Amino acid sequence: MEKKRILSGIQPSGISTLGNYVGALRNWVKLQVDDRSCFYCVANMHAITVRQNPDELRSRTLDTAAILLACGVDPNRSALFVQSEVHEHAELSWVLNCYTYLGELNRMTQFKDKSSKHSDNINAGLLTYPVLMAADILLYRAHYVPVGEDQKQHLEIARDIAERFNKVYGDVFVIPEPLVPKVGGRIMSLQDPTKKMSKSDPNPASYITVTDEPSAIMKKFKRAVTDSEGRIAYNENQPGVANLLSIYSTFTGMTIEESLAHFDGMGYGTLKTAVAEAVIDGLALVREEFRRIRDDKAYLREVLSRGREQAAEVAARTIADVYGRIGLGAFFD
Ligand code: AQP
Repeated sequence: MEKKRILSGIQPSGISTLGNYVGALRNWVKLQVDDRSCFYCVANMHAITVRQNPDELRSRTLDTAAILLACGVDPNRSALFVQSEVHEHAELSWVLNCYTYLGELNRMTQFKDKSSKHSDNINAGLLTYPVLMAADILLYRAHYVPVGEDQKQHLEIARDIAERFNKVYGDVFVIPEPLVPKVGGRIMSLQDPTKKMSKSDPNPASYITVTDEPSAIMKKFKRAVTDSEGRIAYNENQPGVANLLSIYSTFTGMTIEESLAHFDGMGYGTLKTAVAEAVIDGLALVREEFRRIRDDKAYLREVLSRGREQAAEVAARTIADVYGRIGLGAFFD
């Protein structure tokens, strides 16, 4: 039987957050089972849609690869690679640009968000980001894409592009499906719980990184914005408390209902401390492993080079097929 393929990526636009971990990375790890073939990339080409310092970007790329390994991505089961090292991503992205409509791209929430945050640099890459993401996915003919809720819209456009292309040229691409966790698909900022937690947020108090020290984690949770209701409940009028409960549930394995019962009659201070403790515990190994792996350059180099080879082999086949179908290749066949 054909193995189901999984593809996902993460930008090295900062150190990965609790949001990235719960929404995506934990699932990347769980999906590494025998009947699946996983491709995971550090999406550094996506990161340059926002200005990056070159040395910092290089270093963050290795940080992110080390974080993925520390979280449990296993290079013997998955191809772990850096996006810019497989040139077919850029090539397929250009092709797919020609099968994507401006109207579709203009509707993307992330484009609107990022344009307002970076009003001095609304570049074309910010607009065509979903096309590069479609290329990332379609290049590996991925069946499933484990992502957080914020990326669902981009997955939909990837499916639309693939269907449009297939309609003209035959069954070239697999139509991918998103895998979004039921709880924790959208972890919110600790300082503004109406906004999602983001690693590039200018306020570090708004996010927990997976490598934060226990004291920093405790401090940030204690300062987390809640409300004046004073009642632990899970509803949209109390987004800060609901966010803390979601985090608690994902780290303890309890359902939201069980967590609510657990905190019945208690105050926000108790909830914050308990969430912080659960997160400190849950991330302890990641933090330790990260330091060890990040310091082992030879190992990182070997893993990423092996991953690049595995990814490039598949990517080369797809791009040859695509070029052949649309008349950009196969001239003498
Ligand atoms: N707050 C979140 N809750 C749940 N999942 C999240 N993801 C991101 N934020 C949350 C998921 O993490 C994966 C990797 O994301 P990304 O780095 O490719 O881009 P992003 O979605 O733009 O994440 P950030 O942290 O907000 O990055 P910046 O600040 O650079 O824009 C994705 O699967 C994403 O859904």
